[in-house]
Amino acid sequence: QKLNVGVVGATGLVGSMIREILAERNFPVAQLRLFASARSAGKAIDGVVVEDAATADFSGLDVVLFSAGGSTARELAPKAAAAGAIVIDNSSAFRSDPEVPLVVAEVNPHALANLPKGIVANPNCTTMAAMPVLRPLHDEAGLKRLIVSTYQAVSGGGLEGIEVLASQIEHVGDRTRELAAGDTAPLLPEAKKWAVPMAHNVVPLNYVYAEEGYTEEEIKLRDESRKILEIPGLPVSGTCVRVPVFTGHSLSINAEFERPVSVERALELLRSAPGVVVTEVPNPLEATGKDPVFVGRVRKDPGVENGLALFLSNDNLRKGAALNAVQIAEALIG
Ligand code: A2P
Ligand code: 11C
Repeated sequence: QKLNVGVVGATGLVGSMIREILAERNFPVAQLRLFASARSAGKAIDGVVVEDAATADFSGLDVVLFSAGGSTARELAPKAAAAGAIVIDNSSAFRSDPEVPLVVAEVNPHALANLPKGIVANPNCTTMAAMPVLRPLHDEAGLKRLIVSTYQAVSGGGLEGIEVLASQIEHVGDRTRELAAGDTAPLLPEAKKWAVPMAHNVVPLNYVYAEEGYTEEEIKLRDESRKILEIPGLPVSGTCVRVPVFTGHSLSINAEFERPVSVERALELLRSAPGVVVTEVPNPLEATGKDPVFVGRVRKDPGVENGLALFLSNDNLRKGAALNAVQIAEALIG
């Protein structure tokens, strides 16, 4: 059976990727409707005229994929659901709502059985990357604590993130060698979007503080991991860092378990985990444009009784956002 599908935020980075992935996976689309802000209304994308989401009538749509930020979702997702569509929202607006399942397709699809609000939340790209790897390890050994440091790409910050990094790199141009010593300030443009320049730098402040010195991104990582893995109160300490990479989020994870799990057993579990590829040197460049989470550097963490350390990279726009949203839609139609 074919479905009427809507994409809200269709002009954005993730929205465009959703359109691409729907086509790539031959999602059974009867009619595709595209929505964005009033700024884009009337523009045509691949022959489809973009509608103003704020004034649109969502009736007749079976599934609406939202990727237009939290405030748009809070305002319009309930409207689309009331019009009869199932909403899959990529923002953080509904992720902590107990009546909204937070789903990673390979990890907790059972949560889709109950949709009291007609809304499903898609996790943050950072959390998403870790889940297919942690699920089988948790099932085997019982996850007790997580320490995570991230190396996040600028495309997590949308088209603007890409533009900021690209223009800053271009500004430095062929004077990169001069950055190796001395005062670097005159070589770089003024900081934009992030507190300090993004090009040739590392930014350990992913936008804004939330609780006890942790940023919003770090708190999302904690809360979303607890909900998806169904481990209430799981201690998670994250340090979310933006690096001058265009696409592909990477995570360094130290995981402590209740029971022993050897490196060999962990690798065996990861080799058969859906959506996971074991590789020697996971890296964001190779992960870009691909679906799986690439994991490697699996080793014992000698600092705790039952611990593993590992590194992973994943395309934050595909599995981290658009792909998982489409996979949720596929799971819903069975
Ligand atoms: P628009 O292009 O009309 O601004 P990105 O994160 O890549 O920048 O994309 C954000 C997406 O969310 C864009 O498609 C953008 O549309 C859309 N968007 C932003 N604000 C609104 C809004 N108030 N209503 C509907 N769509 C919005
Ligand atoms: C980033 N993870 O890399 C963010 C983007 O809660 O969906 C996605 C924010 C979210 O900036």
